[in-house]
Amino acid sequence: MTYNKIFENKQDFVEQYREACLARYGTPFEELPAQERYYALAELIATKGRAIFPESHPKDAKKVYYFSLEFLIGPLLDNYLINFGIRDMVADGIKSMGSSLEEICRQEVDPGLGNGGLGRLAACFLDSMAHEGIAGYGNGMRYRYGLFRQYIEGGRQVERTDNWLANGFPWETRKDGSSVLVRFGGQVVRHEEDGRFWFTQEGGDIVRAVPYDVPIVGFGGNVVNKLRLWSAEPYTEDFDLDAFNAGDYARANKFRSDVEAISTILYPNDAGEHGRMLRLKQEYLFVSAGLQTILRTYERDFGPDWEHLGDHVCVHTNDTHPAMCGPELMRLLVDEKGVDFDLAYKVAKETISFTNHTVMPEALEKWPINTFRALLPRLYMIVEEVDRRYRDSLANHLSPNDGNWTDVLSKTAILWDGQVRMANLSIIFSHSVNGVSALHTQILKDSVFHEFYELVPQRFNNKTNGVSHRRFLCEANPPYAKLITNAIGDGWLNDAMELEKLVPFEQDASFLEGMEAAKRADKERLAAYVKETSGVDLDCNMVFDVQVKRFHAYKRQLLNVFKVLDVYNRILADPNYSPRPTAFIFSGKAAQSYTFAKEVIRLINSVADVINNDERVNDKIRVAFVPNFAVSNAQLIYSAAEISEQISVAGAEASGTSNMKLMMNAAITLGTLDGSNVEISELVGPENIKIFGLHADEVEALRASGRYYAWDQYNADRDRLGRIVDMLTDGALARLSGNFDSIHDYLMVDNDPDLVLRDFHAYVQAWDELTGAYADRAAWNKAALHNTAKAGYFSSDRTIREYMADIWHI
Ligand code: CR6
Repeated sequence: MTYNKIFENKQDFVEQYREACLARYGTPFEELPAQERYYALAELIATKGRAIFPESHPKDAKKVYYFSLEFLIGPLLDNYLINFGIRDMVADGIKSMGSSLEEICRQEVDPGLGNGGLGRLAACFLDSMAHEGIAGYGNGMRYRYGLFRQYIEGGRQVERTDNWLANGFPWETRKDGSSVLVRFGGQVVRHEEDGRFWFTQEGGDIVRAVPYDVPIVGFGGNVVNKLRLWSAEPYTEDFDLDAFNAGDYARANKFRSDVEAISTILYPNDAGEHGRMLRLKQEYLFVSAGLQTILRTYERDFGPDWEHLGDHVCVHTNDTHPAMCGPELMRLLVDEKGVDFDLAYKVAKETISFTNHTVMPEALEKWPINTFRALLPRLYMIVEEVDRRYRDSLANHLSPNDGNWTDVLSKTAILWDGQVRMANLSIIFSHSVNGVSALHTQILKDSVFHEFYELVPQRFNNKTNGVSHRRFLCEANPPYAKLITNAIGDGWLNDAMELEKLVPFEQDASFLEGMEAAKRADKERLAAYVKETSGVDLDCNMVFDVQVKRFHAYKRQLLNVFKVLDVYNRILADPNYSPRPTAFIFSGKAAQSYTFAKEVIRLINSVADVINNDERVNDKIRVAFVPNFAVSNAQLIYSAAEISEQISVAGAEASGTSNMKLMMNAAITLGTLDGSNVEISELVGPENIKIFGLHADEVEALRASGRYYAWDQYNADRDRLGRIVDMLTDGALARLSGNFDSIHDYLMVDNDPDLVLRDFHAYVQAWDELTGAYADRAAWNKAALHNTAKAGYFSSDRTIREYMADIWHI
């Protein structure tokens, strides 16, 4: 790898850093608090980075714009240093100055501009697009407040505002000159002249969208792309002086607060939150602002050659949140550039592609037609017209006498039942529709989008997710990364498939010992963090068994808790039962409005309270809930994990990506055949993963049969399973904050919708077997190493190369 170096050497760096401290604060490095040392360093790196890259791509390079309402970018300093190839040198330099890079990195904010997997995927894709050298840009929202900060009080999740911009964000650059105007509401006016007619929009509210750019440095430092985040600001200063003078400050500032509300907050739900006007405004704002900018750049480079837009530009829509890209692109082309309607539709479709991320019906966005039309009247006209033409075109595929005509229409039309269906809008306006794992794509074809699949099979394809191995292995796990590099060289940073070169080391006892030592160091680092943040003492001799992800019923954190309680009960009941000592580590947020998920968090904390305070079991099991799961602490957790819990009910998890991050860090997966677990299991082989439970088709068949009864499961095993169900309500876990009636009802009244009780025995047995195998540490380490060796496939570099080849045609 030849790096584009931004400092000559360590000495050069130290000199420039000292100057930067003086220039910014007028105070020498030694006298600055850690936080100011961070800001001075960040400013230095940002300025140096900017200075050497005026323009990274030639004009005619095909551009990809990745539209996403979420970019969970994580802390950036360490990432930039790695990608510029100067992390070790900078760390050395700072050490020679009497401080440490680690401590300076700890000062950085972790911008919570996403909920979970979908937002983090978008960030990994930016990293990989820059690595692959393409002109790939992010287009998203600059939320004033990120996803809430989670605190645990009395076992409960408490949410507090994430004021991430409080001290300023050193990596962003405000670009006033690139602001654009976006209109909401008003009327559509039809004009006619010489038999030609066109439409304009008038009235309504005009909002100024102001972009903030964050540089995305590709590994090697030779390509710098950008993430553009939009902020909503008032277009005119309609400050109400009279109201102000009368002391009514709220009314005086109303013009400003109404507009700024659009970019105030990220909706804290990863399974969709619809019907909210503000959310629709957010979606339109970043779609319209992004597309206006794209057309401006295109016209500058290629003139008004709109017919060929799709040859030079790709607009990729991440889930249905940017679904308005289709009609908005048409509106801009037809109304503002004078392009004919049919051609505009063709161009939009050639330009746009779409990824679906879920099979959960409640997450497929829909808007009431009345809301949509009132807010976006011209866009609605276009949607209506495209929908009408779509219905007509169905006649080419089916005859109205066909039995399934209305069925197909009812599933695929954009407008239905008084609603605008965003998934159908996305599919109709895209040339490519993809799922995010092999199983998920199959489910899209077989059921969720089956009717579309029958109509346009060639439009559907799979792109199995990936993660940035540079962040989630190299940056997250320094001791292990170093060991790997010493063994196989550093080529794996550039090409993750080189991790395969680790396979021969599975026979190398000294390598395996080194691996164990690295894992030990990671476990100690995590244990210190857990102690500090949750007060729980973790014993590093225990197996670290980890489930970290959003809280959702289908992900079945509840099943995991049931297992923990079962192990607890067995230790107490049977003096001969001696499980492998294990620390159960949980982390993740629940949407504020998702009561069940929040109850599961309270349950985990109650179980932790009971177990951690029970001296009879303390040397065998411990439970920790790590508060406020975010990219930064995720990196500490993944690296220290030994067991990766991926236990969603089969058919529900589109892909999952923590499964990939954990396997990369040599954790062994304990999972169902769901999402990307299927592909992980194929790659590592059955001896290096523990699979249990019903398969997706069995889940479907069992549900369809109508013959699943939670009470049968309960009655069939009163001693173990039944006992745990009883503990939810009999006071056994109530000490901290009461019983768990609603969880009991979810299982026994709602009939266990996620089949927790059904998979319980298979799961516990799988866990017993897996942890039983830990005694043979050499064999365990060998299997763990095999997981890292096979993880190259799950680098987002591979995923992006597939998008480039099959969808973006680059
Ligand atoms: N919640 C899926 O549920 C997938 C990511 C990224 C999710 C998850 O299985 O790995 O997307 N879906 O593709 C949505 O957010 C809608 C997620 O993060």
